Amino acid sequence: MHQFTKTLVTTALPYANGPVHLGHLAGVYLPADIYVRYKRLKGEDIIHIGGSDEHGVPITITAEKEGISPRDVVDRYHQMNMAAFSKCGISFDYYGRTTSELHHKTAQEFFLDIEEKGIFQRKSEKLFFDRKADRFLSDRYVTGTCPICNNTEANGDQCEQCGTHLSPLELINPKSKLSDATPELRETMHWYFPLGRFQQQLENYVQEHEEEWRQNVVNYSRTWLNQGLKDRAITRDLGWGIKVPLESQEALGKVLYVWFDAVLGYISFTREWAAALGQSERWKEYWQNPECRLVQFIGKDNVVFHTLMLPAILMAWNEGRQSGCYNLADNVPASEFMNFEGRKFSKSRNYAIYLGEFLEKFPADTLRYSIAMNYPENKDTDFSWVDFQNRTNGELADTLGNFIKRSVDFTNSKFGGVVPIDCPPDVIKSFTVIQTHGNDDLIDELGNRVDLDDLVDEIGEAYEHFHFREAVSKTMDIARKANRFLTQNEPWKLIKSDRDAAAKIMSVSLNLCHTLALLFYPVIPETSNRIHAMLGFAGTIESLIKPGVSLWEQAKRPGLNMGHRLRETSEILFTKIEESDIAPELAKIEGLLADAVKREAGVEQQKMEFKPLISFDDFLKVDLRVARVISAEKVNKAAKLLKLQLQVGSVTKQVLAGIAKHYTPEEMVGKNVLIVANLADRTIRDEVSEGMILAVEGADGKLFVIEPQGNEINGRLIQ
Ligand code: B3M
Ligand code: ZN
Repeated sequence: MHQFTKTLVTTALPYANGPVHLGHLAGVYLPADIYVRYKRLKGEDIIHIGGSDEHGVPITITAEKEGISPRDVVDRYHQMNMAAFSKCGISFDYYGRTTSELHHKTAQEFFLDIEEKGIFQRKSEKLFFDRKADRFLSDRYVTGTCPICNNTEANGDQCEQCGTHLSPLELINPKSKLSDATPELRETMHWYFPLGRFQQQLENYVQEHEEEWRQNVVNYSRTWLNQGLKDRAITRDLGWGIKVPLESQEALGKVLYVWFDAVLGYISFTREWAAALGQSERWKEYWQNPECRLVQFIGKDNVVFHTLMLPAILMAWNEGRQSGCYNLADNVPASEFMNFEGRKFSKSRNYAIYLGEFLEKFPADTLRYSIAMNYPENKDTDFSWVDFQNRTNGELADTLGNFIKRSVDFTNSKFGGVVPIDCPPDVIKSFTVIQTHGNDDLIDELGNRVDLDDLVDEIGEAYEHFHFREAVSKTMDIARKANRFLTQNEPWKLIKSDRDAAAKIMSVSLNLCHTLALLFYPVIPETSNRIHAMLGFAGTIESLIKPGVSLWEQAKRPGLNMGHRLRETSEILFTKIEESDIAPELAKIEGLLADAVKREAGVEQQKMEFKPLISFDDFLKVDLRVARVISAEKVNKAAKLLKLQLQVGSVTKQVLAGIAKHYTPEEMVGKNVLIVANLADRTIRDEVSEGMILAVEGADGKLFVIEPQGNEINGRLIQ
């Protein structure tokens, strides 16, 4: 494997058109921060670069919705998100914005380089143009009637009602969202990036990393590769974005496509970082140095932009160059999604917990811990308030917090606040439960032997491979073992009969406190610093970080020797979360969920009116049975009816059902249905109907036949 001496970590640039929510934090920013802090603790050279994505249609749409300028939108959300990240302890080395001058320059440089090499293609197409607004309309700016379901408010890219993907040209009665005008078709020319030209190189690139990359990353990339890479338009007719840097008439009013510009933001921001340090060339050590490893944290929806699009742009730049070539990502740890109380986070639907909002109520470290324990590494996970409460109370407060506080308090009250005795390294290495009081052999092999060195190495390995949940839960395991060590050794009893033995227990415990402060630092840095201070160390853990010095290794050999003085006061590290703290949050979710359900159904809640009551005995007269549809056909001149032949045990029944608008005959054959088997015969359109099949009505009038899952036997079900 390649030996790297430096690491550049980048995190996806969130659109500055709304606040970041916990889903973003869980998938991208927290894992990246944990990784970076872990590496810093090891004394490695690593920087974390991120920032706001401030161009593109998502921004202009928000601006129009809120009646403000795109500039106002990005200014507001850039500040808001940067503040939320900072409050959450996401320790960016630089957080840039794609509206910066240097970024515009960088993106234009790339465009020109590739243009001059003759790699881009130009293609003309017909696009809707709004004469009133004097603008070309991208897909999302056109609305009209859906050709499939007649929804009059379909969007140019998709009909939300029936889900069909559309192009604006397919809409009936297209209208511009900008002015309500009927747009006209006009010819426009765009620059295309020929991804296909890099097909072979990209295939090799993905193959080289196949072993190391996550399965989802390889799969998404391969799916695209296997379909054959197509040309992609990298310019747009839009008033907001980075201008195409050419003087020609055809470049007028055109900007770079947001994805072409955004992925280059990582480079611009590293340049800005270096410039801010007053070492304007230093960014090259991270981008143009084969000894630097590039790790890009993203969510699964952004995979191909990072494994195919950005690499292809960089390949185009690197082509024909001897020096000044860019590194491609060495790894792209893309996360799955973290859901919220069983549903997808949705910015557009406001179904989310926003990071800034959350941190007004609860401390960052409790959130960081809970989310790390739910990191969506290879499957979607779920954030729930109850899980958050349980982890905070049971794991952070009762296990970690309790252990630290008891160790410090007992030493303060019984040993004058100083470490009473030296703790030999091999004792702390294998701290173990002493089950016999008075036994002063601390490495006695009674109970579970714990090899701290192995555990620390395992946790480190897990971080190296982006297994965040594993790493953090193994760290909590050490806290659990330490807590048990203290509880079972009962120094508060032991001290009465054997002060030396109690002193040893405390020395091990206090050193374990130091170990835990270091090991927990990547996940809950603020807490680690508080533990560090309680243990009587001056300065923060950050202040001890030095290139080439591994504080991580030091966790195996913590440094509290005899006579080391603790701080006089202890503190409670975590406040427990009461039912009353989360009750309003749970109530809020119920409201959000109810709204979401209504919105999905497209209807407002109505006043419910039921038919008159029937008695229980009346109900029992109804004989409900399972039947299997053995054949189905349309009925002449009755557009709503299907004629079904049903098998109910040994009996065959013919039933006419008014479901022809909702099911085709083919769809019905083979289904199990629920029927009223003792309904009196009726004759409809000269056909006899010997029962009724049960269906429920959808909110929009669609019928759903009730389909018992399993096999029909004698009119009953077996599964
Ligand atoms: N802003 C999409 C997103 O926020 C996009 C990511 C850019 S990464 C260069 O999901
Ligand atoms: Zn539709």
